[in-house]
Amino acid sequence: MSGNRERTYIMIKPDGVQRGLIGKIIQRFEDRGYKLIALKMQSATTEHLEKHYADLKGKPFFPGLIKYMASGPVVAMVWEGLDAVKTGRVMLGATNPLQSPVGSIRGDFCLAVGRNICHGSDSVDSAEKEIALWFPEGVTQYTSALDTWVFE
Ligand code: RTP
Repeated sequence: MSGNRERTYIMIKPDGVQRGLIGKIIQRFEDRGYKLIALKMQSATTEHLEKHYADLKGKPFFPGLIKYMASGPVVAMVWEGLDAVKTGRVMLGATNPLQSPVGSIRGDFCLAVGRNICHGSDSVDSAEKEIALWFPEGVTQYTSALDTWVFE
Protein backbone atom coordinates (compact mmCIF):
# COMPACT_ATOMS: atom_id res chain seq x y z
CA MET A 1 0.00 0.00 0.00
CA SER A 2 1.56 3.34 -1.00
CA GLY A 3 0.83 6.57 0.86
CA ASN A 4 0.28 7.08 4.55
CA ARG A 5 -3.00 6.71 6.34
CA GLU A 6 -3.51 10.28 7.55
CA ARG A 7 -6.08 12.71 8.88
CA THR A 8 -6.57 16.18 7.51
CA TYR A 9 -8.65 19.16 8.53
CA ILE A 10 -10.87 20.45 5.74
CA MET A 11 -13.09 23.49 6.23
CA ILE A 12 -15.83 24.93 4.05
CA LYS A 13 -15.53 28.69 4.45
CA PRO A 14 -18.55 31.03 4.90
CA ASP A 15 -18.88 31.70 1.15
CA GLY A 16 -18.93 27.96 0.40
CA VAL A 17 -21.70 27.52 2.99
CA GLN A 18 -23.73 30.52 1.76
CA ARG A 19 -23.42 29.39 -1.85
CA GLY A 20 -24.81 25.95 -1.06
CA LEU A 21 -21.63 24.03 -1.88
CA ILE A 22 -21.43 21.89 1.28
CA GLY A 23 -22.88 18.77 -0.34
CA LYS A 24 -20.73 19.01 -3.48
CA ILE A 25 -17.50 19.41 -1.50
CA ILE A 26 -18.31 16.52 0.83
CA GLN A 27 -19.30 14.38 -2.16
CA ARG A 28 -15.87 14.78 -3.75
CA PHE A 29 -14.07 13.54 -0.65
CA GLU A 30 -16.47 10.61 -0.26
CA ASP A 31 -16.20 9.75 -3.96
CA ARG A 32 -12.42 9.74 -3.73
CA GLY A 33 -12.60 7.20 -0.90
CA TYR A 34 -11.87 9.34 2.14
CA LYS A 35 -13.70 8.67 5.37
CA LEU A 36 -15.48 11.44 7.26
CA ILE A 37 -14.70 11.16 10.94
CA ALA A 38 -15.81 14.55 12.28
CA LEU A 39 -18.20 17.24 11.04
CA LYS A 40 -19.79 20.33 12.52
CA MET A 41 -21.11 23.71 11.52
CA GLN A 42 -19.76 26.53 13.63
CA SER A 43 -19.79 30.32 13.70
CA ALA A 44 -16.19 30.86 14.72
CA THR A 45 -15.17 33.77 16.92
CA THR A 46 -12.51 36.24 15.81
CA GLU A 47 -10.26 34.93 18.58
CA HIS A 48 -10.62 31.33 17.37
CA LEU A 49 -9.95 32.31 13.75
CA GLU A 50 -6.88 34.31 14.77
CA LYS A 51 -5.53 31.12 16.38
CA HIS A 52 -6.29 29.10 13.23
CA TYR A 53 -4.52 31.65 11.02
CA ALA A 54 -1.79 32.62 13.56
CA ASP A 55 0.94 32.01 10.92
CA LEU A 56 -0.53 34.74 8.73
CA LYS A 57 -0.69 37.45 11.38
CA GLY A 58 1.11 40.48 9.94
CA LYS A 59 0.10 39.80 6.32
CA PRO A 60 -1.71 42.74 4.73
CA PHE A 61 -4.76 40.58 3.99
CA PHE A 62 -5.01 39.23 7.57
CA PRO A 63 -7.75 41.60 8.89
CA GLY A 64 -9.88 41.06 5.77
CA LEU A 65 -9.34 37.29 6.04
CA ILE A 66 -10.55 37.19 9.64
CA LYS A 67 -13.58 39.37 8.81
CA TYR A 68 -14.48 37.09 5.88
CA MET A 69 -14.06 33.94 7.96
CA ALA A 70 -16.23 35.40 10.75
CA SER A 71 -18.96 36.56 8.34
CA GLY A 72 -20.97 33.35 8.63
CA PRO A 73 -20.80 29.74 9.76
CA VAL A 74 -18.12 27.39 8.50
CA VAL A 75 -18.25 23.61 8.16
CA ALA A 76 -15.37 21.99 10.03
CA MET A 77 -14.44 18.45 9.01
CA VAL A 78 -11.84 15.78 9.58
CA TRP A 79 -11.19 13.36 6.72
CA GLU A 80 -9.09 10.23 6.96
CA GLY A 81 -7.36 8.10 4.34
CA LEU A 82 -4.22 7.56 2.32
CA ASP A 83 -2.18 10.70 1.82
CA ALA A 84 -5.17 12.75 3.03
CA VAL A 85 -3.18 15.94 3.67
CA LYS A 86 -1.42 16.26 0.31
CA THR A 87 -4.18 14.77 -1.80
CA GLY A 88 -6.75 16.88 0.07
CA ARG A 89 -4.85 20.02 -0.98
CA VAL A 90 -4.67 18.80 -4.58
CA MET A 91 -8.44 18.25 -4.52
CA LEU A 92 -8.99 21.80 -3.22
CA GLY A 93 -6.69 23.40 -5.84
CA ALA A 94 -4.31 26.34 -5.54
CA THR A 95 -4.86 29.14 -3.00
CA ASN A 96 -5.66 31.46 -5.91
CA PRO A 97 -8.64 29.90 -7.70
CA LEU A 98 -7.49 31.37 -11.02
CA GLN A 99 -4.42 29.13 -10.76
CA SER A 100 -6.47 26.08 -9.77
CA PRO A 101 -6.94 23.45 -12.45
CA VAL A 102 -10.44 22.72 -13.67
CA GLY A 103 -11.51 19.58 -11.85
CA SER A 104 -10.29 20.87 -8.49
CA ILE A 105 -12.84 22.30 -6.06
CA ARG A 106 -11.57 25.88 -6.33
CA GLY A 107 -10.96 25.48 -10.08
CA ASP A 108 -14.60 24.52 -10.55
CA PHE A 109 -16.46 26.71 -8.08
CA CYS A 110 -14.72 30.03 -7.40
CA LEU A 111 -12.63 32.88 -8.79
CA ALA A 112 -11.18 35.15 -6.07
CA VAL A 113 -8.34 34.38 -3.64
CA GLY A 114 -10.22 36.16 -0.85
CA ARG A 115 -13.35 34.06 -1.52
CA ASN A 116 -11.83 30.65 -2.14
CA ILE A 117 -14.57 28.60 -0.37
CA CYS A 118 -12.43 26.00 1.40
CA HIS A 119 -9.36 25.32 3.53
CA GLY A 120 -7.17 22.25 3.85
CA SER A 121 -4.25 21.55 6.21
CA ASP A 122 -0.86 22.02 4.55
CA SER A 123 1.07 19.37 6.54
CA VAL A 124 0.46 16.46 8.89
CA ASP A 125 1.72 18.63 11.73
CA SER A 126 -0.70 21.48 10.90
CA ALA A 127 -3.52 18.94 10.52
CA GLU A 128 -2.95 17.67 14.07
CA LYS A 129 -2.95 21.21 15.45
CA GLU A 130 -6.01 22.28 13.46
CA ILE A 131 -7.98 19.15 14.43
CA ALA A 132 -7.18 19.83 18.09
CA LEU A 133 -8.25 23.48 17.70
CA TRP A 134 -11.55 22.79 15.94
CA PHE A 135 -12.45 19.51 17.66
CA PRO A 136 -11.22 19.82 21.26
CA GLU A 137 -13.92 17.25 22.14
CA GLY A 138 -12.18 14.64 19.94
CA VAL A 139 -13.35 12.76 16.85
CA THR A 140 -15.44 9.65 16.25
CA GLN A 141 -13.95 6.20 15.73
CA TYR A 142 -15.98 3.77 13.64
CA THR A 143 -15.45 1.00 11.11
CA SER A 144 -16.69 1.55 7.58
CA ALA A 145 -17.07 -2.07 6.39
CA LEU A 146 -20.15 -1.90 4.16
CA ASP A 147 -21.59 -5.41 4.65
CA THR A 148 -23.02 -4.70 8.08
CA TRP A 149 -24.82 -1.64 6.76
CA VAL A 150 -26.19 -3.09 3.55
CA PHE A 151 -27.25 -6.55 4.76
CA GLU A 152 -29.13 -7.43 7.96
P1 RTP B 1 -6.08 27.95 3.43
O1 RTP B 1 -5.17 27.99 4.65
O2 RTP B 1 -7.32 28.77 3.59
O3 RTP B 1 -6.31 26.56 2.93
O4 RTP B 1 -5.27 28.64 2.28
P2 RTP B 1 -3.81 28.34 1.79
O5 RTP B 1 -3.05 27.54 2.77
O6 RTP B 1 -3.95 27.83 0.42
O7 RTP B 1 -3.23 29.82 1.74
P3 RTP B 1 -2.63 30.75 2.87
O8 RTP B 1 -1.46 31.43 2.26
O9 RTP B 1 -2.47 30.02 4.16
O10 RTP B 1 -3.78 31.83 3.02
C1 RTP B 1 -4.90 31.59 3.80
C2 RTP B 1 -6.11 32.22 3.17
O11 RTP B 1 -5.95 33.64 3.16
C3 RTP B 1 -6.58 34.18 2.02
N1 RTP B 1 -5.60 34.92 1.23
N2 RTP B 1 -5.85 36.08 0.71
N3 RTP B 1 -5.64 38.55 -0.65
C4 RTP B 1 -4.62 37.70 -0.68
O12 RTP B 1 -3.59 37.93 -1.27
C5 RTP B 1 -4.75 36.46 0.06
N4 RTP B 1 -3.82 35.53 0.17
C6 RTP B 1 -4.36 34.55 0.92
C7 RTP B 1 -7.15 33.03 1.23
O13 RTP B 1 -8.53 32.87 1.61
C8 RTP B 1 -6.33 31.87 1.70
O14 RTP B 1 -7.01 30.66 1.52
